[in-house]
Amino acid sequence: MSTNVEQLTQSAVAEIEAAQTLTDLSATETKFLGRNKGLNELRRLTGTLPQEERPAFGAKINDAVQMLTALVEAKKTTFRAIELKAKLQEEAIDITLPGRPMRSGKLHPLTQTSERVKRVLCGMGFEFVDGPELEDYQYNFDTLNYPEDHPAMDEQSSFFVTDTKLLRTQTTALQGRMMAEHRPPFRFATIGRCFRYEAIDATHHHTFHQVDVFMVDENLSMADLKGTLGTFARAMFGETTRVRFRPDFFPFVEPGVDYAISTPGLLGGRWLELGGAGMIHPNILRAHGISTEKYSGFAFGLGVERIHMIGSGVDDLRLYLENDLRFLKQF
Ligand code: FA5
Repeated sequence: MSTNVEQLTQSAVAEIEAAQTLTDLSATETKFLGRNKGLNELRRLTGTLPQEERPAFGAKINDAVQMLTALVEAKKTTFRAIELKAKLQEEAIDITLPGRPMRSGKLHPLTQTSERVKRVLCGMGFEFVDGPELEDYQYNFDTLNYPEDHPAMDEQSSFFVTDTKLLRTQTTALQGRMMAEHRPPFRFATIGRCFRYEAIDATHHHTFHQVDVFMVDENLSMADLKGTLGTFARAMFGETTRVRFRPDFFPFVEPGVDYAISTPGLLGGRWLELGGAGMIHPNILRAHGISTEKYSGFAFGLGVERIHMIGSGVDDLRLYLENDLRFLKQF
């Protein structure tokens, strides 16, 4: 019987040593040390031995079990260490690899320009108000002193949505809305999308952006308009910027002008047209119950794309609507 214990123990030691994996080892452990298996199976034979041999036999089995258990545990620890090392190697992070660049979004160039325009005009005391893009015919044309069927409306061919609603062709439409609600003195400005039904080319789109600025107070004259425009233009395009007025017609101003800027740093000091301006037509003030004896007003408007194009050298405004990242990334 004793010999059996020794043989079994020897085979167990050999198998434990031969085990290559944790799975092998567990199988060996079950085979020799499991309940009712291997040494424990032998232990059940204790009862068949003569009384005096039983304690020695029991002790021998206990010693063998203890020794084998220790052996298995030691080997398990080794396997676990190897496994952990392999896992760590597999999951290792190569800190010498260059990092992936973080891509951060940016404001669209027209949004950047609009923000600048707002900062400058707010600094000059103008309050920014948003008007609706889907505008009443009345505010887009009638209130702005367009006589019925006047050809000036043809210059701003419109997208009509109903008989009385259209996509605004000019941000000037805000004037009527403000004059209906406010008494002078006031200064307002607005910036936003406009729409015209026209042939698209490098300087015209069906969708573009305008800024409109207007002020009504006592004793305002063309000198105030030119001074205000000059201050605005110098803040936008540089200290050396000069403003030129030339007579032009818009139904909502009298006199009306188109204005251009020139500064040595921009396109060799050429005159660059920016937009329209003038003294608010007395008809408009009167229609809103504002005394033309006491008050006068000026207004000017310009294209946001135009401002950005002048400053950046972009020569085709269609690019602003295409959202091609190769273009947008440059600003
Ligand atoms: C007007 O729209 C007037 N409301 C401006 C004004 C305001 C005059 C206040 C007097 C007093 P005009 O149609 O010229 O004017 O347009 C003004 C600017 O908007 C143009 O100089 C141009 O920069 C821009 N613009 C007009 N149409 C387009 C278009 N189709 N695509 C891109 N920009 C345009």
